[in-house]
Amino acid sequence: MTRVLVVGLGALGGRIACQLSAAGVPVMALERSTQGTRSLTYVGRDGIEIRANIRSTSSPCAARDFAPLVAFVTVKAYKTWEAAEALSQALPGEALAVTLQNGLGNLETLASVLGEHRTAAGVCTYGAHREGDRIFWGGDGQIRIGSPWGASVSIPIEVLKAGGFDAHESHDIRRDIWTKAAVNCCINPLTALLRVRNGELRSSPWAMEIIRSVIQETVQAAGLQGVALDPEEVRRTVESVMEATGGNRSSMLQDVEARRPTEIGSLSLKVAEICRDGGLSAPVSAALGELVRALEDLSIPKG
Ligand code: KPL
Repeated sequence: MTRVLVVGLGALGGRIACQLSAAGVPVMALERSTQGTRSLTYVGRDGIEIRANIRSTSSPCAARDFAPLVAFVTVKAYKTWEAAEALSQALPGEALAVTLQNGLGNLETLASVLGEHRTAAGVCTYGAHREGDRIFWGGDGQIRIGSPWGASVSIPIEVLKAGGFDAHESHDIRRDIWTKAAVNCCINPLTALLRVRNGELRSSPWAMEIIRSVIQETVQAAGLQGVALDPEEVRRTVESVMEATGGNRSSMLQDVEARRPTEIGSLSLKVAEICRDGGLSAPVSAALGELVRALEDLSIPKG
């Protein structure tokens, strides 16, 4: 059975760890602080609970002794460097690191530390939120995994399928990453600023107008990076994710409510930066990014 390392046990990492463990997949978690064994409970859509005891370590050497063949990276985007450094010690040479994170640039960061042949990316539209050691269903979706450098992704796909996830190979992972980033640039800052659930955005024409501009700006930024997106297709994807995860609080809203830093630097602010560097402007993304930064300044305790 493929041994799996889950890097970060937030809402998504916890959900993956619980579902894989319930399917009999050997799972270990690599976290910042040593935990011993983590007893987590995943509460599914139907209220059915999965309880899992996940071995957890902060030591890359202990993780290496576990001999994982796949590592799913689920830490926040601003911790990707730290995760990559830990994985450079924790992963045996033949193992693959798969980023399932939100945001732009995570795959490149992992590849710069681990090498292109050992990294892949997955885009994930599953929702979940975590309260203490309980993780709650927040919407079902899909996970599409691929590597722009041709690394084989059949093992992570099979493992995720064994855990009950709808996992597929992506034949254009850069395009999928940009489409997912567009979804997050539309939904996450607005839900965090307005303090609403994903589906509630649809009932405000003002919010939907902002979303139209964000889509345009993200499509423009993707184009500057050599990825051609169709704005109409992106709009349909954004709307379908808003519907499928309608009752979910976005990860950014959860971060703001918990007074944690957000991933805005890898989303709206990244889009604004790419556009600026390419001689274009992305005023709506820039403003959303600055508002979320201001919210962080005002809510995160200093020191
Ligand atoms: O990825 C998400 C997030 O919250 O970060 C979505 C798909 C929008 C689900 O909430």
